[in-house]
Amino acid sequence: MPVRWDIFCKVIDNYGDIGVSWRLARQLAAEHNVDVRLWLDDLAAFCRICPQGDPRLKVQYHCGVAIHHWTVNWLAVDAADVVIEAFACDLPPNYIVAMTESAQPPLWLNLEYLSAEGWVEGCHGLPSLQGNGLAKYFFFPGFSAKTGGLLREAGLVQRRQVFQGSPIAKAEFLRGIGVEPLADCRLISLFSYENTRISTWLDVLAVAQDVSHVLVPEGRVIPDLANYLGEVGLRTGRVYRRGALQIQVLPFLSQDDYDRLLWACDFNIVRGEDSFVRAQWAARPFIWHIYPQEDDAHLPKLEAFLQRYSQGLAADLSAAMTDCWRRWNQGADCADGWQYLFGASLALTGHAAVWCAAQEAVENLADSLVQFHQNWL
Ligand code: TRH
Repeated sequence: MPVRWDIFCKVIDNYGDIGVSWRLARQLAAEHNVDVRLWLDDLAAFCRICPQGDPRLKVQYHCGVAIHHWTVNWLAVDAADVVIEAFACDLPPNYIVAMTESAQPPLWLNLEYLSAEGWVEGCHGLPSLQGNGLAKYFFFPGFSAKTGGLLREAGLVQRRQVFQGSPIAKAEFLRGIGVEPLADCRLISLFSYENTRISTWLDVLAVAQDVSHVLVPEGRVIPDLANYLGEVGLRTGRVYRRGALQIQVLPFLSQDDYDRLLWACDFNIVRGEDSFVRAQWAARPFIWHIYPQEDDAHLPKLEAFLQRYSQGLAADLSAAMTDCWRRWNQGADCADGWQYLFGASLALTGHAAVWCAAQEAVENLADSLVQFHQNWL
């Protein structure tokens, strides 16, 4: 009988929790011959990243995963063999009782947020004994073999390489999402949080020699763009022009199409957790707008990643890139350094490919979880 996995996910805000949980569930079902139930409290968010979804259904099946609506009125179900609590989302109390009553109590894992900080390696895989006698293990994604690694489906990097090697595939994909870029323009995807100083960056693009076409899936940064353009709102699909700058809002894409967008662009601005990881698999230069936390708790995480990511870059390029990332994240004037970064785009792209290859050598998160379960048995 296939091993049964339950993944529980509460949507706090945005799409990162659901994005990671859905991606993990799909990969487990597709590559590990296991039964996966994904318990979600917010089906509307799910349907945005998986347009085939139906927000009205209690249970639905996509990509080999059973998606259950996790409502406050919890109906008793048997516990699975492996239980993942995504991002400390607190399991339904009755489900925890079912876990303790199982003939063979399940492996209970708390899947943590991604961080490049060094302490993660020391905490990855540690158990915490619960009052009911069960152990809950902390499972940390990360950037080294001492962590659980990153989510990466089988063949992802190869598919990306084929796509990037095919101008036809790229043009067809872009046409399919309503984008007709000018020849030789710089394509930039923009998926960030609010940034009231984004105008300083847009000004740089507007007066640059090369045309930049900025592609913006619907999201939180749009009011700042509308403000810059002097518009009340921005119409999806329409191209807004300011000098050498073109801004185009795209409909929110499926997760797989969003990957292709990242692959198709010369530069990506990403945020949170999942798009941040996908930008790394895209092997293109990027800026990470980290999820802002109270008391600037996110800034050490940004620095920890920058420290890892900038290794191997020439000192001046590393300094320029670091400065741009910090400015973007601190809501500072973003004008400085961009001409330099764009001028160094070949070196940055090469670096992104080297980083991607190094991460590819680390076991991916889904495989690590399966391995952890096998070792635990
Ligand atoms: O949406 P986010 O800001 O999510 C955040 C972070 O995960 C953060 O760590 C967490 O604490 C907070 O939520 C609650 O950014 P993220 O992580 O990149 O998730 C976005 C998801 O949406 C990702 O799976 C990619 C997907 N996506 C699409 O499917 N289509 C799109 O068009 C776009 C832009 C994104």
